[in-house]
Amino acid sequence: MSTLETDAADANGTDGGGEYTFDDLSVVMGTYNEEAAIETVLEDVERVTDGRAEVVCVDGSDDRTPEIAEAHGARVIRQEPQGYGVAVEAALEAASREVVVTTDCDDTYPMEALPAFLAAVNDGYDVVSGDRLYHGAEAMPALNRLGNHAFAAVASVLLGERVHDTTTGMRAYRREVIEAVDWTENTGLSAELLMRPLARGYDVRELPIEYAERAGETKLDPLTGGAEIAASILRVGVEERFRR
Ligand SMILES: Nc1nc2c(ncn2[C@@H]2O[C@H](COP(=O)(O)OP(=O)(O)OP(=O)(O)O)[C@@H](O)[C@H]2O)c(=O)[nH]1
Ligand SMILES: [Mg+2]
Repeated sequence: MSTLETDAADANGTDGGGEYTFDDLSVVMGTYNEEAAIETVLEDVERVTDGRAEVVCVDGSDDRTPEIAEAHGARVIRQEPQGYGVAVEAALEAASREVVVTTDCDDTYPMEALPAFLAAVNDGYDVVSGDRLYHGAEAMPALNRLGNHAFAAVASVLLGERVHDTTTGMRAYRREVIEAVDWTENTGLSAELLMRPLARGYDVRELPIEYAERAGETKLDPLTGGAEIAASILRVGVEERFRR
């Protein structure tokens, strides 16, 4: 993996030696009719972080998702549903803490891993990316799994560096990385959020995570969504090559 050529203590912005804690953490997500999952997801965040993390939901629901989110202390920003990336980008922008973790609001990602993500940021990583495929991702539909392996293979060739899971929804970012890049993708934003920082020399680590079956209905059509992600990976990969 590429290495940012600064001292980790300086790079992590904690004024020389201090470590980030859950008080420095925002957990952000797009939420679109996630009534079946949101309570569990927010309770997990609250339990694992002792209620200390800020939670931001950018919500396009017409069910009770936003009310449930607010009842659990989340900051809810209402937005017409315009796709995954539009929501997640708004959520990243709204986050106020120094370390920002994205997740899906569908109970697929392990909030128990939040301490490990934070620890990796404290170790000096700028981006910590949850790798679902490492443990096999058996809860993932077979077509999605196949697609995700293919996306990772193509992205690896374009980046000249092996990546394993380009479309994961669970990552931690140091705020500076989010602010340093102009994001352009929507359905493919997750891949972009991994690829551009890697191509620009930020210190990126993939962290193996478990992946569970989804609660509630998917918001992504595997074929049209997959085609959009493939196009994003090609566009971002080529753009970043020509930037160098
Ligand atoms: N606000 C908002 N949130 C969205 C929109 N589209 C998707 N989301 C949310 O973004 C997250 C990712 O969507 P998912 O349906 O889980 O997509 P996916 O992970 O590719 O598909 P699954 O494998 O079925 O989970 C979920 O929390 C959705 O509720 C949207 O248009 N607006
Ligand atoms: Mg999901």
